[in-house]
This record gives sequence, C-alpha cells and structure tokens, in this order.
Amino acid sequence: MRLVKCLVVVGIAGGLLSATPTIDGTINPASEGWQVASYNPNASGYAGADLDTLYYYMSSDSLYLAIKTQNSASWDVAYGFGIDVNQEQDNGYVGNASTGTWDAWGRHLIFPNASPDYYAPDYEVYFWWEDDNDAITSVNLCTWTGSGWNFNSTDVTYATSGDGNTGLISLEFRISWSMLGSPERILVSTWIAGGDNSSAVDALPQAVSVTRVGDSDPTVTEWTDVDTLDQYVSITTPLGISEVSIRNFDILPAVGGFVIKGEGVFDYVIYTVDGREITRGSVRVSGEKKISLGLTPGLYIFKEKRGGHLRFIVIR
Ligand SMILES: [Ca+2]
Ligand SMILES: [Ca+2]
Ligand SMILES: [Ca+2]
Ligand SMILES: [Ca+2]
Repeated sequence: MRLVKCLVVVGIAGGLLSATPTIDGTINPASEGWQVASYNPNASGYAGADLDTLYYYMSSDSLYLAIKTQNSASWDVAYGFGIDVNQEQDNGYVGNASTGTWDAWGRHLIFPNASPDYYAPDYEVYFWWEDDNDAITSVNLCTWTGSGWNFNSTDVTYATSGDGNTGLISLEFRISWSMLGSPERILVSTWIAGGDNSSAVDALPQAVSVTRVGDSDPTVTEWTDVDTLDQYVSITTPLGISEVSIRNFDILPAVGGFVIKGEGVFDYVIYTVDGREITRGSVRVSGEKKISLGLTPGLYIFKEKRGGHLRFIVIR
C-alpha cells in the first residue's frame, strides 16, 4: 500500500490572524483567509463529480473546510470528508471489504491505518447534492464510536453555490473544535462518491485507488469498486500550535539516553554529529520521563521536532 503524506506547514500569520471566512457558499481566499490544503486542476472525466481544490481555515474555536469543484453538470453525488483527530493505530474507521464494514454512509472506502500517522477517520462529514433540487438535501457529522457511527446534522454550519447547470460549485462549512474533541493535529481528505454502496470517483488529495477516467483500467468500474483513500493533509491545529509556543521542556542527558522534564507531548529526533538520523520518537510527559535508548557514549545532536530547537547532548 502506498502512503504519501501531504504536509501543510501552518503559519500562524497565514491561518490565524486573517479575516474569518463567511459561510456563504462563495470562497474568497484573499479576504476570508482560506488556505489551500490540496488541489488537482486536472479533469476527473466525470462532469458532475470533479474536485478542484480543498481549503481550510482555523480559528481558535472552529475548523473551517471548503471545496471548489470544476463540475459542469448536476448529478446526484455525495461529498465526503474524513477527519482523523488522534493519529493512533486502529483508532478510527478503517473499513473491511471481507466483512462488509463500510463507512458512515455505506460507501465502499478503506482507510490505510498505516504508519506513520495511521489515517483512520474519527469523523466523516457528508453532504448529499440532489440533482432534482439542485441543492444539498442531507448533511451529517458522523462520529465513529469504535464499532459504528453516530449521526448529527445540527452541528455543521454550511453554505453552497451551484445550480442545475453546474452542479455544486463550492461548499464551505464550519465545525467547532469542541465537536471534534479539541485535537492538536488533524488529518483531512475529501472525496466524491455516488449513491448507496458506491465508492469514490474523485478525491483530494488524489488517491491512487481513485483513477481518473483517462487513466482507468477499463475492467474497473470506479463508481462501484472499493477504494483505499491513502492520501491526506496534515494540519496542526491552534491547540497544537499554542502547545508548542508555551512548551518549556528541559532535556538532561542520562546513561544511554535522556530525561525530559515538562508537560505535554514531546517529539524528538536524535542525530549523530555528522547529521545521520539515529532515532525519533514521541512521548507524553507529565513531570519527568526517562527515555532509554541504549546509545553508545558520545556526542549527539538532539532536536525537539515541534519546537525546532537543536542542542548537543553528551550521552555517558
Ligand atoms: Ca465565503
Ligand atoms: Ca483516527
Ligand atoms: Ca478505484
Ligand atoms: Ca471508486
């Protein structure tokens, strides 16, 4: 299984200080502060199911997501979003074709649950675009319970633009961080699927499993196959950023390793003095934590990953 992570470098000036989006169905990146998470201007080959850009914005209390399409027809389709809030193995919806375990709306989608981030959505947000109405007629914030889904349609504030000629052209929505469990980092992707028991025909970031019409294996029916959505965007939330800015860890060398003093999640990378990476890890520290690595005595470069601090340590 191929796993490619798309990293978004979050600038505080870029995401947090600009104007907050107005949820009105019109995406205006310059005045609303939308940041591009992923885009694919190539045509999917499906006139009524063609994603162009995924945007995000974060305020101190809410996550905002938006998509722009390049649809040129109004079809009955489902717009889905996966949100992973914990990046933990086997924690979230994964899916299983052999047991018929499918996602919140029964779409035949599998998530990789693979190292390093174990993308397995803890939430899905779904919108149904109804051709007869030329509008969204159903919306759900779907919460993975560990064995199934809870559905909530009142905590998503959204707006769209589009009509019977174009289908949905843009969709903006907002969910409060508290509804998502106040995460420090999220992984996000979006896709378009069809009706019951269908699968994705377009995705952002583009997943290998979701072929474009021009690339398709003619034996694969993209509407009804099983797709692995192995691509996602990683975003550090304001909660994660503020933890970085207030963090104050002390690192002390110890026999064969080191001791961390402080509070919070501590990510580290250790290099030899000539820059070769030896190991990396992530630990939750409350007070004091000893990390034993069995390092041979010598001089090492120690980097605190999120804070970006470098320091030399001598391992005895
Ligand atoms: Ca707007
Ligand atoms: Ca998860
Ligand atoms: Ca496929
Ligand atoms: Ca498919």
